[in-house]
Amino acid sequence: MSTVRLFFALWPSPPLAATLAGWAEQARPHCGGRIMRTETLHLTLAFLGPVDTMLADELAAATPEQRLTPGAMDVAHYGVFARQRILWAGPRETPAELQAAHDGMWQWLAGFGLAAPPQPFRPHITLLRNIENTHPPEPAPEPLAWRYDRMVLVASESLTGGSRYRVVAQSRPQA
Ligand code: 2AM
Repeated sequence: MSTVRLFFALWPSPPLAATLAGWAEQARPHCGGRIMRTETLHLTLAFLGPVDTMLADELAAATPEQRLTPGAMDVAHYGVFARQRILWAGPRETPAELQAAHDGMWQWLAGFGLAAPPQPFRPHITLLRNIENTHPPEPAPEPLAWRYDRMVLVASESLTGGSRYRVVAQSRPQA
């Protein structure tokens, strides 16, 4: 069976991604680790993992018909996943409308036979991997307001030294 590794994400605009790259640069002297490339910065809404290519095609065809309820969040916080040695940026608390978008997304995905992971949704943008210091730097930079109105379906290919992401579809913004 041939598979493709997929996830749905919010993708920042180039200026927002550039600001987030500044957050990564600011944290790196404190945390060490490997900085993520600016053009790959994103917030995962739903990680699907390896999916059969036929199902991947169905999802790519269905995504443009989907609508994500537009919302906004304040990216105001550095966090750490110590076990994965990741430093991330994200909202301090998960906004209710983003949680609802995540939950609605998994309800829709259930129609494709896909099940949500058991662990709670923790919205984050990975900035550094393989960090040496697992205490996040304080304080975080000025909060960023991120307004979103669509999600993208992304295929991830593993390469030596990282991943290559390919946007295969995006949802229709609200009229
Ligand atoms: P990460 O940045 O915290 O590693 C592509 O790999 C995207 O999917 C990344 O945002 C990654 O999150 C996320 N991802 C990878 N494996 C995952 C998993 N098992 N559960 C949830 N998200 C995952």
